[in-house]
Amino acid sequence: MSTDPALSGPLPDRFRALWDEIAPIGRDATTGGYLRYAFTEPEVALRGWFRGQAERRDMPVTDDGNGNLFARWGPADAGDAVLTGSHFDSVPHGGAYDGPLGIVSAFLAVDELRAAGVTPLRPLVVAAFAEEEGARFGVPCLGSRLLTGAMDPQRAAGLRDADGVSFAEALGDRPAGARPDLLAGFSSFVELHVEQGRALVDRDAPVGVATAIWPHGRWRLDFHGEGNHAGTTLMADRRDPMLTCAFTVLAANKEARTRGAHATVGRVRVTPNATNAIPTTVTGWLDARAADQETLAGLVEAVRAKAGERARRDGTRVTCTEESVTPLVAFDDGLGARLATLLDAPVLPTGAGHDAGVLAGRLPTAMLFVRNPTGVSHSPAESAADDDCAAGVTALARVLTELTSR
Ligand code: HGY
Ligand code: MN
Ligand code: MN
Repeated sequence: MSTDPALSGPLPDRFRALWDEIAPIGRDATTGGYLRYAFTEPEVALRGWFRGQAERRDMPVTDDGNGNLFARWGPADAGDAVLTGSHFDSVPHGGAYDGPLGIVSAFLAVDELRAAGVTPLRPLVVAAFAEEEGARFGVPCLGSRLLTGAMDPQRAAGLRDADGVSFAEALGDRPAGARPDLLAGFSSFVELHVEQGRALVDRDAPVGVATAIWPHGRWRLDFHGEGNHAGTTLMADRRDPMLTCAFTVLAANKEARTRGAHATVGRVRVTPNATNAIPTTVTGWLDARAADQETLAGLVEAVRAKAGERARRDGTRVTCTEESVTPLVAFDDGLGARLATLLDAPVLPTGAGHDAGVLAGRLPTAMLFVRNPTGVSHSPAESAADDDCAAGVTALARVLTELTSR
């Protein structure tokens, strides 16, 4: 028996040993949050860790030309592979578990199958998808959208980060775009993810199965006004885009509450961004989500209208540009129901987007959620207990055994 703690001993200890290998990578010492943007040094280090874990398990790694990595157990020429995995990248100062938990759990699930003497009848592939958060290039699930053809590679290549670096430059090449040849080799996809909410806490369950992902999207609101001196410009003479932006944020909050939907403006860019200058332009990004498409469309239209009304009052101008939208994802209910029965686990929808939401349009897809004690995510406070993470690995191993055994 191996003496390597990462390959022997109780599963929670093996989880912790593997988890501790990546926990320091990209963590900000001040906030404790993670700065793991696609193709930056920490995320590249995690890609190296991925390749090391795959090599340790004799799983050859391929790249699909879009920045997505695939580690394979089983014959290269066999089809109908079962795909699992998630993403490494984070939001700015995000949590440790959102993404990496699905990849670490996938490698540990491979170990569980091998320790149980399981010989899969079809290949098992572990994926690491690129730019799921869209934190660097602005479009979430960029890697999985490229793989499935849901994103034009030309547009993706030209996306630029805050420093003006393009996605193509970061990738080191023009993205390959759609890979139907690869997708044809997969029979299903199961993504394990930390829950971003408290449903499993409220149900006192360590693991759950996803039913759906709310429709959601991102809209860029550009507010144009007249830059001027903060001290000498009379209030009545101002055309202040920050005022219109602030009002729009309040309106978005109110319109969301009245619809039982979610609206967030978490990112604002101000020009010239000086304490003593009335801004020339203010850009705010609206993240809007709702349980159904009609509610979402109504919310966004209401925000757009309120922003326009206020701009007329303020003497400013506003434009609203859709940057990415994801329709309602109803996971393959046959697969989801089968897994919920297999695991005797609760089923729950989510308002969070995932690569599984993109793959679901192309192959039978399911998600497993692992309990998050506070439900907090996209924050350094995100957490999950080792025992619950071990329960997630056990559940994923059972699912992968089931899906590769016929
Ligand atoms: O934004 C989301 O819902 C996901 O975490 N990318
Ligand atoms: Mn996330
Ligand atoms: Mn995620």
